[in-house]
Amino acid sequence: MDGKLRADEVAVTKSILKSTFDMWMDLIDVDVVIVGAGPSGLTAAKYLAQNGVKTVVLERHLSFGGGTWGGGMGFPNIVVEKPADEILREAGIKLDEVIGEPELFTADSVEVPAKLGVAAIDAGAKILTGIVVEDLILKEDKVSGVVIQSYSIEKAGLHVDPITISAKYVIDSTGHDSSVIHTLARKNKDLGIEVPGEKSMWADKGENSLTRNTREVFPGLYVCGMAANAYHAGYRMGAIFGGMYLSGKKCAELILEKLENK
Ligand code: 48H
Repeated sequence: MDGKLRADEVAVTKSILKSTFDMWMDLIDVDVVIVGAGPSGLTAAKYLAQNGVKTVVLERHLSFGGGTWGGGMGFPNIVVEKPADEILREAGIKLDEVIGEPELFTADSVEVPAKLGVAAIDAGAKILTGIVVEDLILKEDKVSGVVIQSYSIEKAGLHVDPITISAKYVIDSTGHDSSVIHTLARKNKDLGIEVPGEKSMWADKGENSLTRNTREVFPGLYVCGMAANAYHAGYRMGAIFGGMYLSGKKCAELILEKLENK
């Protein structure tokens, strides 16, 4: 070491291409694909990966965290209720008690997605950003993976064919859009799937229906987070997030159970 920084263009480009190629070769066939890196998807990823499940999270935007960063209407705090606070504590996230509300905590809306994303990555999940899931692999009436496209290609409206990732299970954690289950319904009318969409706000009902609505909705396809309420016509809840974390954790537990019984 002579203290000189080494920056050769050929070496930089080769390094990026080689490591990306190796990464993709490893990711084309996984146990679980999670679509959407919001609070529910990241939580599912953490619990699946820490149990040894090969998990990849695909996120359309360049950052993970979904709808958490902006808190409530841009005020940078979210509310979390018991017992979901435990999930955030495990990820090292600081919580503040709410005076007069023993069941509620506030948390920093930037710290939460940052640390939850790190927890998922540290557990072994791979998060890929800038990738949009535009369709599913549907074989013998089972979802067997996802069809993916670069978000920039999609945004530019270019006619470029996609590639695929095969998976034993796919999770739709795409939030309000519930875009995966919507695509399945739209492209395969013979399946008779209807997605009613979420209802207006009733925080208590919306939060309490989330874990109940988290389930396998079609062979190989699970819904969690806001997508689970959209699929079951559940209420929205505003900037309270406990249900999202519990839904992600439950989704991971359901898939772990399935994988164990295989
Ligand atoms: C790749 C995609 C695709 C696609 C979408 O919206 P999210 O934060 O989702 P949840 O369900 O984990 O959390 C919901 C919460 O953030 C929220 O909105 C609440 C509590 N609202 C209450 C209320 O009353 O409004 O994250 C979903 C992620 C986003 O990052 C999208 O970019 C991503 O999924 N996404 N990624 N391929 N086809 N569709």
